[in-house]
Amino acid sequence: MPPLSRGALIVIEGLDRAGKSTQHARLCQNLESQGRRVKSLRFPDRTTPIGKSIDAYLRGESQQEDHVIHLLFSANRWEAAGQIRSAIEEGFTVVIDRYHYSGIVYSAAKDKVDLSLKWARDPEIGLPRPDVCVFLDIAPEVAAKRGNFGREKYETSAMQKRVRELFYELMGTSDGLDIRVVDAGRSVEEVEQDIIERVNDVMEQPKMAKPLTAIL
Ligand code: NYM
Ligand code: MG
Repeated sequence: MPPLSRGALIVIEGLDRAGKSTQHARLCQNLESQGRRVKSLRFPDRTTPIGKSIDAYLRGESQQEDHVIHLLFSANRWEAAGQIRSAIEEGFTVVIDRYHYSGIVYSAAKDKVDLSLKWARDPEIGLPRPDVCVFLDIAPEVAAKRGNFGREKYETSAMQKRVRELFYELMGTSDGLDIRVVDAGRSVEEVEQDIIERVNDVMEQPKMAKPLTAIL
């Protein structure tokens, strides 16, 4: 494997209960065992002051206007953007559990006329652009049968169904160029194997010799 001049920016996405947390952890381990230095992040980052407001909203402990919560989710990425860029430049591979893709589709899934995919995407312009996003695809009915479903805001079957439709709509736009769909309805090991193959494939691409770009 040729040494990379910079680290890669990798995102894992999917519906709630698609297996993101498990696969995110395994991917980090697999990349480390390839000898890479890895930084693991997740959004929302519930530890910052903005993240704490998001956490309270998701748990139903506070109310937020739909546009306001959208902008808080985006701000929660912006507060980490500088740290992500520097880590990548220092050679760390940054692996993130959810990113602007979730940001766009969960808000747009509320189906308000004044909260379109485009409106939802605009605040994300300028953030570090992922080299690859692996979308763990699962039928909402299968996800709903997995543990703990239904605890937080957005964890309803109507919402998850709409979120999945919008993920597919997003794949037809420029964001789709970076997305690889993986069938998450299989065993943990099968999904894990598929993810590492796709990620390794991207890390061999010529774009890895160039600086990280921005979401445009
Ligand atoms: N979510 C996550 C959003 O609505 N917008 C965002 O920008 C992000 C990053 O938060 N249902 C939603 C998706 C999830 C919820 O995330 C919490 P997680 O990964 O389930 O803790
Ligand atoms: Mg969740």
